[in-house]
Amino acid sequence: MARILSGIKPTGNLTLGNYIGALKHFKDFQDSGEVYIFIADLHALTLPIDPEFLRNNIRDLAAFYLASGLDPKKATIFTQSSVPEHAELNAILQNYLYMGELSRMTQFKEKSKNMKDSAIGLGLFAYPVLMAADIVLYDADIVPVGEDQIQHVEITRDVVNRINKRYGKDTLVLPNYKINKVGARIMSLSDPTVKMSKSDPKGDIFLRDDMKTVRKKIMSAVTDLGSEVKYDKENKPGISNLLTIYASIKEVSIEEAEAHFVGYRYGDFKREVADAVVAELELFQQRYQQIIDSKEYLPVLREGAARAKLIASKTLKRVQNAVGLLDIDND
Ligand code: AQP
Repeated sequence: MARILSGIKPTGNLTLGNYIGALKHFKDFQDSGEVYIFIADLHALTLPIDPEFLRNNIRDLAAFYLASGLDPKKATIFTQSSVPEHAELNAILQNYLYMGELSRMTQFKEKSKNMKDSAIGLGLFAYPVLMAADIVLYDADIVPVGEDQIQHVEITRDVVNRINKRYGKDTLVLPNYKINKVGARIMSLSDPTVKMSKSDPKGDIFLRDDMKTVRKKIMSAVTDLGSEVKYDKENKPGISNLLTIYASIKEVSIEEAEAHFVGYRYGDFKREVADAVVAELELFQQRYQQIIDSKEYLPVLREGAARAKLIASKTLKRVQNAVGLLDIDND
């Protein structure tokens, strides 16, 4: 049975991009594989964040996971910081990833481009090391991610190959990323050339927006010249983005979505996209609110941490033994 692992950083209000690119798909794996879904709270510290804001984001994310249909009986849901093995394996793996390759990571370059060197924390630079630890701790075979995270899974593969070559092929499991055919990169509604992102919120739809706001944002989304509803990322990025959102929500292909909108004018097209998004988010928000009010996410996170620890501690021990650390209980 394949083991699947993924996570989201609680850095801000989750966007429709996070929902379509990640959240919506997690539950699809829980019937066919062993699923580990975590809240990447340590990763959320890589840029300055207010403590109360962070704590609320963590609660929200736990509730969003459950509202999206993840079943805690099937999926292990936990916070990264509640399993100390993440930080311990990070301390070992950081010796097998190098400054040159870390400085070439797109996410690092983008997040640090407007920062002075003196303000860039080491955690932001070393982000892929901790992410590699997150993945390999659970012997994950498959990592479902949006497009922007592929590079980080690839560097994880590099470090796994390096370690296995040096210490034996069974030391770590080599992971593969899995990307959605449609919706791996949802763009901003106000500038469809940039990614919809929770820490750079322009043209974002937030998962907690009220339905009136969601509609308004979609109706005023930037469109393109011409009048045909057609998927053409280069010349019609705005329309293509809305088509992608529609296709992802309706779980149809881009071609099917295009066929559906033949002859539509932009205004009517947007109205139908808004209907689709509202229908999906309305239910989702009701479930989210129940979970927040009942605090049912708390026992889920406690139980999840205990289950995650069982696997993580075994992997950590295996790596500690492989690299030559003394096992003081079994020497
Ligand atoms: N716009 C997007 N379209 C499709 N997928 C997306 N993801 C994020 N934005 C989009 C996917 O959501 C998951 C969560 O990733 P993350 O929270 O670890 O960080 P991220 O990828 O950097 O997401 P954000 O929203 O842009 O966060 P910030 O602004 O804090 O950096 C991942 O699977 C990601 O691919």
